[in-house]
Amino acid sequence: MGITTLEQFAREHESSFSGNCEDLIGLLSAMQLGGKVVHQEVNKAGLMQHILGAVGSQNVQGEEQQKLDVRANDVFIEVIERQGIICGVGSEELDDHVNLTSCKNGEYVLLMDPLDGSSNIDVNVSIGTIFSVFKRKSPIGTDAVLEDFLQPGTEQVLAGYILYGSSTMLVYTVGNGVHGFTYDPGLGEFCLSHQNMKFPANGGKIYSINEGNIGQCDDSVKRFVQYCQEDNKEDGRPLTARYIGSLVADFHRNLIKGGLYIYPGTKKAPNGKLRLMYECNPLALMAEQAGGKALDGYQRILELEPNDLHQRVPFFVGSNQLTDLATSFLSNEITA
Ligand code: AHM
Ligand code: MG
Repeated sequence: MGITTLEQFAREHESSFSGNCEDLIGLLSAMQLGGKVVHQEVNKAGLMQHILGAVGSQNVQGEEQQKLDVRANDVFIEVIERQGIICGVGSEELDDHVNLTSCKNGEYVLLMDPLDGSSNIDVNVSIGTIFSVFKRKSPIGTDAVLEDFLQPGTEQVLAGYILYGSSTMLVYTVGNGVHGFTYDPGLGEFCLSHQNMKFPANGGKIYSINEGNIGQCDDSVKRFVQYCQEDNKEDGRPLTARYIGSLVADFHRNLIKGGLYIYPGTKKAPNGKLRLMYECNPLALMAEQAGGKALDGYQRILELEPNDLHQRVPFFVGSNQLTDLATSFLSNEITA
């Protein structure tokens, strides 16, 4: 099989970009570079005690920051700033957005979770980077403002993730299909391995939820999980439970094998845990581009009007069939 690098592929498909393709291809190059640096550090983390463990500080959401979380945040900001098209960055690791003062002429803003799946960093389990790009609203040549970031997900011009798993992959969409590239450390390149990714036509059989929280969930979610677990030869139940606890890894597996990821609201956290702007929106665009769905239970994630950089939202994402099935329990169309 011939090798096609991410950059070659993007250039061969320039017409699929809805923004300035030179800028966005440049940004993808910067994200690749950041991904390579983080890949290297993640892969030798066990040998480098100074990059494992907690920093001793919390992010704005009161979560303990890991050293690699903070390091990945710095790495991506550095490579993006050098590339010059992003005027401001919002990140899970930053209280407020930051302006890249040397890039005031950049036309875009970037939102990211630099290293998602924090609880898996120290135990050699898959983690990921998630990113989302909008065209700015404020005038070029000025500092980015909050309104540049708080746009509905339908306005994303680029979204993607890097999965640091058994291999490292970069998967992206510019709103014209979802394409995956596997990192070849020998070549130092992300090479096309998964073109035009789609959820399997039958929707799949996997459900992914932290069942430890089930007692905290609404009865409708409990009923859905019970339904998944019941025996029924006709429709192939029980389904299979798989939950890594790293959103990118759970999403990626479900995209390839067919499945549904749920992080619902709970009694303690009515809006769930996941953040709209840099976790749910980018994955929602990818899910829809891959023929799937992403809802907050009722509404399309991509149409939600954001009001905060770090706003949380219940998240149901996966194949059409399983997303519809789960959310039909919420609206009580099925009673198990
Ligand atoms: P993080 O951004 O602090 O890593 O939190 C997000 C992660 C997701 O990757 C994962 O799906 C979820 O939190 C797991 O949460 P829980 O441990 O509550 O199941
Ligand atoms: Mg996260």
